Amino acid sequence: MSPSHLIVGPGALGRLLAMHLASHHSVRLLGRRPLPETLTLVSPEGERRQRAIPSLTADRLESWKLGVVHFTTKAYATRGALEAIASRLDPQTPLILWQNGYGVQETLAREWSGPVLCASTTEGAYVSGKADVVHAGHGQTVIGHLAGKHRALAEALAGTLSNVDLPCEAVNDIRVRLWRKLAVNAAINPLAARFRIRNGQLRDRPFRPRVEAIIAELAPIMAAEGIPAPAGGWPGLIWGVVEQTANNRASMLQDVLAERPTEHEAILGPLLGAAERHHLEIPMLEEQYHALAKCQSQVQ
Ligand code: KPL
Repeated sequence: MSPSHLIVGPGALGRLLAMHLASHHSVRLLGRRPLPETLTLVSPEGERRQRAIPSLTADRLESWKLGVVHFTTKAYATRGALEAIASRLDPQTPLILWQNGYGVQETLAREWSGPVLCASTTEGAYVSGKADVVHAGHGQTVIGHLAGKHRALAEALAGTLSNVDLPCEAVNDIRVRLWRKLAVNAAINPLAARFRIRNGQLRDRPFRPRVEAIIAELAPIMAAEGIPAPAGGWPGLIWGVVEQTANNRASMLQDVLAERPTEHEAILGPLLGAAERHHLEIPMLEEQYHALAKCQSQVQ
């Protein structure tokens, strides 16, 4: 019997997963508020597909066995979301963490009794209206355990996702993948959010030298943390993503515009921590962190 999927966090990624998985599997979406009964997915090719996806709130969840739980919540909300439902989950339930940044993955891997896998994706999606999700661009997903364990589970889940048109590969180096994504997010998101610009504007003055300064700070942190540079080097990776996502509003900018908390702690926090451990000077990254923390305290 194929496992059921509980998806906690009905934002863009949660809805995208739900709409795809529901074509072959039993899926439920859990959020703070129930969603409309029928969701609509707009594909990158412009095709509209509707599907009824049962949604529920944490207080309505009965005991959950024989299934996996995906957390597509924001990094800062994930631990609380697990705490709200943990007593109803079989302690061996596999958890799949889809968060940006790095931190909650290690914490929950330590605290949860069952297998904890991490996923990192380049699928592009955004929420449009109460019941719609727009799949803006196809991407690739990788999934794995931080210590390279539970390979069979990672492969089974990668197969499940690939079968529902979300290409996914099981990897043994998910920590490296998460830190590389962290580097990309740290170079793009804070500047885009602070200056309210689309990603592509980072290529122009006055932002370009700031991105370059951030990349120069990131490279030694990554080396000190044992994260190998990608094939084209850090500038190649980061400018490549800026190019591919030139027209995007970075997720942190979307959070600022919607007056939601940003993920600056999850994205910049681990870099500041690593720089301190390895005695590295990182004035540009510190500036981003403090500017975002300040703007956060004004929102609250
Ligand atoms: O992942 C992203 C985000 O917005 O969080 C990037 C790669 C920066 C694309 O916008």
